[in-house]
Amino acid sequence: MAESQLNSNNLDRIDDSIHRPTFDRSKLKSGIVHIGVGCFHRSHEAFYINELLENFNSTEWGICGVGLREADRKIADIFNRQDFLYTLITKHPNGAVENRVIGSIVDFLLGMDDPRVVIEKLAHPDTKIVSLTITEGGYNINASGEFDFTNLDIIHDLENPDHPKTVFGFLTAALKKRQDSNLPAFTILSCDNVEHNGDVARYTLLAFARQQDPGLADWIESKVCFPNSMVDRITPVTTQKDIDYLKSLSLKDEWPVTCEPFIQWVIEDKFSNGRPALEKAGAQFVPDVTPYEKMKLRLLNAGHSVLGILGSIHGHETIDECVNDPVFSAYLKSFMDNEVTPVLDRVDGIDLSEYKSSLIERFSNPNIKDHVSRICSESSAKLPKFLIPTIHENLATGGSIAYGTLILAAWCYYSDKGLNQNNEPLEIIDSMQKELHEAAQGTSTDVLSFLRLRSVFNDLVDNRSFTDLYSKLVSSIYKNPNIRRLMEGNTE
Ligand code: CS2
Repeated sequence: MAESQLNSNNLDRIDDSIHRPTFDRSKLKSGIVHIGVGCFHRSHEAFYINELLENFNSTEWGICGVGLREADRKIADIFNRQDFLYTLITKHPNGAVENRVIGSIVDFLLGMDDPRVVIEKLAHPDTKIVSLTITEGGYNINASGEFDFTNLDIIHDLENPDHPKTVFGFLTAALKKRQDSNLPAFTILSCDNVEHNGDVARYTLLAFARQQDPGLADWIESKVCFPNSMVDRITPVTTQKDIDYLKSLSLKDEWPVTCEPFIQWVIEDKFSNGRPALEKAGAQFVPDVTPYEKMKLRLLNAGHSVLGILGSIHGHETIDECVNDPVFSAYLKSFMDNEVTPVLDRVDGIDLSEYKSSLIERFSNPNIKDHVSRICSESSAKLPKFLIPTIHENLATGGSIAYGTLILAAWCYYSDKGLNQNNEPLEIIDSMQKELHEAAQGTSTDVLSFLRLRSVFNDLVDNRSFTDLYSKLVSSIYKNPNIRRLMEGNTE
């Protein structure tokens, strides 16, 4: 069979094993504008909305994607050729695969070329929710937890409210238009892996808006809802193999997305201007997301980082390789049981032991091939949210910190040398790579040099109980980087 380019005209020609949208996309309004259309948004929110559109009549809740970074041009070009369609390939642990063309994204705009188009879209009466996946670092918060007004793009946006570059500038410009034309505010729904992500979005947007226009800040404060939400689905980076696999089914999709079967979305039910019935598609609405998000970020995301950093130094390539190594899985279990579990609150209806076992099972899915370089990417934004708070909480109560501290010591070695224990180069992706490297490089003359990077570690360096252990572990890794030896407790 001849290969078909994925787009609306060719849907009928696609292999029967690939599920296609059965709803009429031409009738959909974009009730949701989503900023940050990465693979995660495409495997998660866009999937939920697709389920809703497939199974229940709803014309209000199509998604218009928005990209604010140069890097978003690639997806914009591909979406233009594919009518915003893409294939979601769900890979089960037993080798079974489900392929589904997702049709819930119906438009895509770039903010860089003509910001007015994006502002108009956000200010359009049909737009009821603006959801975000702008990454952990995207909230522009410094190590003391305050909005960072020294960021040059923020300075630009405050001076040029009609030509913004950042998400804060776009949101305030659009909300100002809505306020001026007496339109209801939209909901801002953060879908990032940040504890209290809605509260953080609210705090940062209000800090920015207050600086720009105090009257608008008051309006936002009283009208815009910012529900907290916990999101979950492991979504590795798409590889050429995934593209070739669809080609073998005669489908040309230039950027499909792959994911695990598990999916979860827990959301607080507070919306400014209506919401889709996501509960029909499997999402959970709860009064307070706090215990769910803490459990997920401190166990799953931190667990990923534990495996990713130690695995990188050892020379493991993927998360399933790490978790199938008995020394790694034992280490992960001890970290979760001894250091994370004691700091978690009870979650109604969730058995924590089962949750932890299910994580190990999900991590060991051999078909996901989640590369350690993805997990370790932007660790400078992730570890202060996923791991360091657990160390602080244990320091405060006299709990164990040994497992978490080894991760920071190993991260110092990783950032300094850029090599694994076999002297092979590591692929390090971090916007703070240079600063991390410089700080880590000082370790040979000052063992705490890495920790003095206060924009990442804040005041951890001032805690003696922590630095005593950290110094011992760092010295030991530098003497002999065989990481399994240290994971087994041998620090000599
Ligand atoms: C990962 C997450 O970025 C990371 O380090 O832990 O992307 C993780 O796969 C997702 O949060 C799963 O929901």
